Amino acid sequence: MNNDTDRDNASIVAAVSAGDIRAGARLITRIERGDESIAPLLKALFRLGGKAQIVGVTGPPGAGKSTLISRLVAHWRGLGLRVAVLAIDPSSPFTGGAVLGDRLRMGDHSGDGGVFIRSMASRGQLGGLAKAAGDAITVLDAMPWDVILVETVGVGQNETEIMRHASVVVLLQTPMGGDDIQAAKAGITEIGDIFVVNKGDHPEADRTVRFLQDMISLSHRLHAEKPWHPPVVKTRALNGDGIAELAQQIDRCFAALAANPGFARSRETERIKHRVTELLRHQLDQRLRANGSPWLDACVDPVIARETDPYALADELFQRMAG
Ligand SMILES: Nc1nc2c(ncn2[C@@H]2O[C@H](COP(=O)(O)OP(=O)(O)OP(=O)(O)O)[C@@H](O)[C@H]2O)c(=O)[nH]1
Ligand SMILES: [Mg+2]
Repeated sequence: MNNDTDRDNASIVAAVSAGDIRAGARLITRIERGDESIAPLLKALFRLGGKAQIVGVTGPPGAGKSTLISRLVAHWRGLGLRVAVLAIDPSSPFTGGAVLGDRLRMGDHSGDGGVFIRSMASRGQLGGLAKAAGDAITVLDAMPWDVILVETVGVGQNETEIMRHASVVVLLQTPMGGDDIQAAKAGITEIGDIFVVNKGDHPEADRTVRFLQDMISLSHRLHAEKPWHPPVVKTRALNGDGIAELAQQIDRCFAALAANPGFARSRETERIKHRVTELLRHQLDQRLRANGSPWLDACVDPVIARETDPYALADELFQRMAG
């Protein structure tokens, strides 16, 4: 039985790493379902990865992320690159329509074997979505893609976490009126290596570009040692204006990483530390769910009697799990 599983796993790993799209898609479905039995596969696949350029695209709902990604895919396909897109749907399980809409808008590339487009639903697994996204990226990264694009709505903590799996992050904004600019938070330029003002056909677009440039210059002066100064690109994803420039800036950012091994390494270190922390948190969570109740059942009496307290109990359980 175990040998069979090992053989099956080995053939899945071989298929995925050879670029078998269906095998990759099936694994992502298992990740979505929370199938824990794929852990050995993910371990093997991670070791085969690290070659693709992972680009995160985030921004407010409706900013034009999917439209922009579709344009980038077309641009890179034109250069003969193989591109995968992972659209992480952060919305509640009730809005499957958004996923379908993405499929339709991105549908231009269906039938092209050099492109893989996949939406991943959250299914309400709060907190688990970033981990699931990381697992899916592990699968895609073991396949022979040149670029992996990850789309997520930039609203909550969860989405920011997902962007930590990317090497280069593109943050989309839409043109802002004066009041929006006044209200914009100082942290608006916190995440993002490249800023995009999409819907460049809007009259406020140029003003928004200048505003973002100012915000970046301000925060950049505080971190003058950084080897990368985030540019702001104006695009019009609907008709493709600015896409070539954006693609060029993405290339430049990867080139800056390649030219500064220290910079690239510190980013990679941060990413891996984050990934390990996320997995650790996940394991602890799983373990508490699976084994927590019996332990707790046996432990609550002294707490009820106030002979001990929940803090001491948590410390004790933590020690037991760590040991
Ligand atoms: N005027 C204008 N509309 C645009 C542009 N780019 C995208 N849109 C429109 O904006 C709407 C949202 O585009 P999407 O690409 O779905 O945006 P999104 O950020 O992926 O949306 P969510 O994934 O739902 O957060 C669509 O109706 C697009 O046609 C643009 O450059 N100009
Ligand atoms: Mg979208």
